[in-house]
Amino acid sequence: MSAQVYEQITNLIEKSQKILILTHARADCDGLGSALSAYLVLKEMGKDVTVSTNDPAPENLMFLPSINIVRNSVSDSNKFVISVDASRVKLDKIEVDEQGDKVNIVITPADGILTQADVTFPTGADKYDLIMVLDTGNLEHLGPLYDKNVELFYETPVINIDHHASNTEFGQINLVDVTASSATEILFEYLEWLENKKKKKMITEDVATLLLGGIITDTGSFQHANTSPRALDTSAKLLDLGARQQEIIKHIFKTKKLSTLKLWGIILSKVQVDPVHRMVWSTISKDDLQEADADPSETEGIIDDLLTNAPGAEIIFLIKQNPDLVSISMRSTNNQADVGKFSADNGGGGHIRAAGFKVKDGRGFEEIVNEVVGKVRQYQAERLNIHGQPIVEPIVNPIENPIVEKPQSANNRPTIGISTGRKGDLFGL
Ligand SMILES: [Mn+2]
Repeated sequence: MSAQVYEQITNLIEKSQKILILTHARADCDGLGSALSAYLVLKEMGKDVTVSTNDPAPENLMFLPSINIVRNSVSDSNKFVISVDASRVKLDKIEVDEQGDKVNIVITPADGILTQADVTFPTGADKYDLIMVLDTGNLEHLGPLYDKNVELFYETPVINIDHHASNTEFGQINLVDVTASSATEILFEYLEWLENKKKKKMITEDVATLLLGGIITDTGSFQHANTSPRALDTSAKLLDLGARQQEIIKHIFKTKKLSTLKLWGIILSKVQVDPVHRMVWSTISKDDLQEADADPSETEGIIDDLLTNAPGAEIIFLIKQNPDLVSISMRSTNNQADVGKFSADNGGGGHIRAAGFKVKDGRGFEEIVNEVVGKVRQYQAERLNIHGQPIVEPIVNPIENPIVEKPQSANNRPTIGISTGRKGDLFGL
């Protein structure tokens, strides 16, 4: 089946000259890695390629090859265009008349008179022959970049390459594989096929580095459940092709800003555990961000650290206050606790074990936190068939008051135990 889709993608690329590559807002290493590797390959094929994503890349991804070509709008140039309709009045000459700080563009018609109605200032999107959207479950996830250019998506064929379970198949061609660890894993398999078909090397060391970056980050360094034999096999092939794994690890996992460490400290000090409902969560408010002098993107990664260090918990989530909304990132440790479905039911989406959703922040953060925690607890109560009052055990300061491993409960259900012997050991911080 894939080969047929591969053929369709290849045909469409070959027919197109001007190609726009997009990935989701607040792009991560898989989004940018897949977009930039596609960029490098298409450019090598002689295409005119623009890569755009709504937000500037986070600092720790500035090492990615070709990151500097990424734009934050769908325009492919910084030119300002003044357009004159010459269908009615023939033009004779166009002059530029500089007067101090002012520049007049003087257009003289051959006959007749030009009016304001003949002049327009076309802005926004350029014409593209093809749009490729990578690592993006639906077009809304492109953020304001999509809202501002909706018509572009009606006029232009879209190829959708993604691995999110919630993908809405919005493309004319959809290469969606929810069993893939990352978008770059899917793209690698296509590029491998393409190399074979064209009898031409396309996966250079830079392309391999970008592709491996997506797999490493989306699997949490091969720690998440999506670390399949296929993801490992693909990674081995990419290393063989010259992917610079140490460079990825160094920039993404071993370099943390002081503000990030401060922020993590704040989040960890607010971790709460409900052992009965097997859930662990923490919150991060605007004030916390300010206190740590941190950017909201700096919370990325902490949910995965919570996950790997909260044995017994089934659902781990982080509630984060952003400028206008509250975002909830969720992780699950088994396929029965389906945070993908839970998030979808709350207007978000994702995978069974990694998902998220957003809530409008009009009511005050505390209230939203209580509501979200209540919903997760209810979901778990129904799943686990728990009746009666929840037992909540807030950890005021986990470093000073470590939770000690608890004995098994009466009905032999394992309870959560986060044990930490030494100060600062919790969650591997
Ligand atoms: Mn991804």
